[in-house]
Formats: sequence, structure tokens, C-alpha cells
Amino acid sequence: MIDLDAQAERIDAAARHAEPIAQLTASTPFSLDDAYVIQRASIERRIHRGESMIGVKLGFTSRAKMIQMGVDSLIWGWLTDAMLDEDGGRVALDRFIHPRVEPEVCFLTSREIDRPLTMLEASRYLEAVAPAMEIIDSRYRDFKFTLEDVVADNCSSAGLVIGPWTKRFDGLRNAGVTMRLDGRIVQAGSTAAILGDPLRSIVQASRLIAQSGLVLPAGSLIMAGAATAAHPLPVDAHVHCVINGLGSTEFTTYRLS
Ligand code: OOG
Ligand code: MG
Repeated sequence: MIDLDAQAERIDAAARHAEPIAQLTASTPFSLDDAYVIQRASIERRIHRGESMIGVKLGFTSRAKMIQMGVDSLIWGWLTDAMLDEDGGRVALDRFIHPRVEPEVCFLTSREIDRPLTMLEASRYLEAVAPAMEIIDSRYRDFKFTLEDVVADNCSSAGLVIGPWTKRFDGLRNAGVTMRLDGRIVQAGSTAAILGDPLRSIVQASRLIAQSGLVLPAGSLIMAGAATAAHPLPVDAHVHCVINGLGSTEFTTYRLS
């Protein structure tokens, strides 16, 4: 028997101390189901320390991300309030190991989600949508992992910045995405890269949540997954992401120590 709780403790400690570790599966192979149990147990540790759950994120919803990381399945993880950084604010990089940033679309739910939704129903469960960026930070050395490892690591979740909320659900399907680092374009693409339509992330999230026997409360965030590959996030940098017709979001990085 694998001690899933001990694995959760290892990955949680790596995140807490910003110290990279070897892939968990290198010493103890486990299944994808077990990976989600480890993920859940590591999130419970955060909740126990006082963090609160604010929503879920999907990963590998675009080909660009799958190709960059060498995996081919959609995954999901949890977001907590400690991950949230301010739009237009300054983000200290001390809490990360080797952060990367990626452009995303973030949804805010208006109703509880407790069953698989269809594409037609999805927008009725939404309060707002915003341009966003996710800061991902694998707890594994060299940012390398198997699918099971990255799921156990809560899908590399580390930070997020959300731009102004809007009701612009139309036109989301194929909107241009540009991410700039100090004014230079480092990633560009389209929201169509996210499952063909970012709204489909609501359908996928609802299916995954229902499958796990869980309920997502109204007022939760759903991060749809990156439209492009992720970009390394340096210190003293200004990052700006524009999603055409939706809006923009930005932040500046620094180091405390
Ligand atoms: C895993 C997280 C993937 C996305 O948006 O596709 C993800 C990783 O790339 O480390 O957040
Ligand atoms: Mg992401």
C-alpha cells in the first residue's frame, strides 16, 4: 500500500518551502486516481492552515500546453485565496521555485454546480468572465513530470491575477490573446485554442466535479486553462495580457530577499 498522505505531505512541503523535489512517481508509482487523492490531501493541508477554496482550474485544455509539457490529458486542480494576486499589483516571486506565466480566461459562477452541464446550459451558470494570467510553478525539479505527478502537485497551481470582470460571454470563442513581457510579445494565440471555445471548460469542469461527487459553490472561479504555452517569469518584469474584446490584466514582479 502506498502512503498517499505521506506523498501529500512531501508535495505540500515542497510548495510551502519553495524547494523542488524529485518526481513522486520516481520512487513510488501510483495511479491517476491516487494522484487526485494526493492532490486533495495536499489541499486539505492548506485549508487546515487557514487558506480557503476559491475555485478550480483546468490544465492542458490547449494543444500548445500539451505539446509544451509532453502530456495529453485534461487535468484539474484547486485554487485557494493564497494564490490570488492583485491585478495591476506587484507579485513577490519568493514563494515560487521556477515560476512561469500563461494567459488564461477566468469565469465566475453564479450558481452551484453539482452535475454535468451541457454547452447550452453553461452560460446560465456564469456571473462574469475576465482576462487572467496564471502563474504555474511545478514543485518538481526542472519543471518535469508525468501526468500523475502533475496532478498530485495540484496541476502546478501557484498564483493567479484576474483582470476586470465583464459580462462579455459572446465573442469569447475566437478572441486574440497577446502576452507581453516588458512590452515584448512573448506569447500570442487565440481563445479558440482552449477546447475550441473557453466556455467548454465549464462543461468539462462540471463533468469532473460531478464525477468526483463534489459540488462547486456559486461564486467560484473556474480557470479555463492556458491558450498558449507558458513563459518563464523573471524578477523585475512587467507582464501584460490582452484578450481582444474582453480586456487586459497586468502585474509586476519583484523579490523580497
Ligand atoms: C500544468 C498546469 C497546466 C494549463 O493552463 O494548461 C495548466 C503545467 O503546465 O505545469 O495550468
Ligand atoms: Mg494554467
